[in-house]
Amino acid sequence: MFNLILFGPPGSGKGTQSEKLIAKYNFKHLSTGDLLRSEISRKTPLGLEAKKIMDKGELVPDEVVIGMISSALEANPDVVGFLFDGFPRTSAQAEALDELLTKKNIDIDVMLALNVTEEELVKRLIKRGETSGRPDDNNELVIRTRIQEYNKKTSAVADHYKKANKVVMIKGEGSVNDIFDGLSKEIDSRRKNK
Ligand code: B4P
Repeated sequence: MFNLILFGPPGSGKGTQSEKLIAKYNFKHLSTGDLLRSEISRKTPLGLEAKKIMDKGELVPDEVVIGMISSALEANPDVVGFLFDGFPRTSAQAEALDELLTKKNIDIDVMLALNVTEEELVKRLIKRGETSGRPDDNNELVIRTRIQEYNKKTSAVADHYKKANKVVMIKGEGSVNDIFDGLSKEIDSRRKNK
């Protein structure tokens, strides 16, 4: 198995690159953003609660997303590997993921962290908001709140994996294909050495 975390601030290209990585490597994609949006569109109690928080640009409570990831891990026993996208987003989520993976006797192989300037993030998300219909992309104040949440609660998650020497920084600006090539190179070299 090969498990990776695609890490970066909102708008850094996690969703965009995940799609290409899954097509190439057949990883199981676990995006907490997508899982939450699916709850919202089905109007489940969890989705209705999450919507209020996501529309403000804040983070959904740890126990909710940890529960979703735990169920998704259980539901997918026979996969070539997991691609975690948008998770973990807090130190508590990182610790919970360690525990879940230890129980399964598997590990994170690498965290690939996309590096993008704040002005570029805001520009991309405003542009996506013109067509995505996502309420959290529609308002610059909400976009800035999401970036603040990232700086306050999420960026420290990289330190958790730096201690284990698992973080590789990837330039997240430029063409989608060039960024994809950078990510693929890192994955290929690690899979070869496993
Ligand atoms: P997410 O769904 O994870 O969304 P995101 O971080 O906003 O977007 P992503 O990073 O995937 O977007 P991408 O760069 O691909 O989270 C949404 C919300 O869900 C959070 O705010 C939070 O409330 C909640 N949530 C999710 N997970 C959580 C967790 N673990 N704990 C608590 N709460 C959680 O794309 C952005 C745009 O950039 C696109 O339009 C794309 O086309 C464009 N783009 C991509 N690459 C580009 C490039 N190279 N050049 C130019 N544009 C590019």
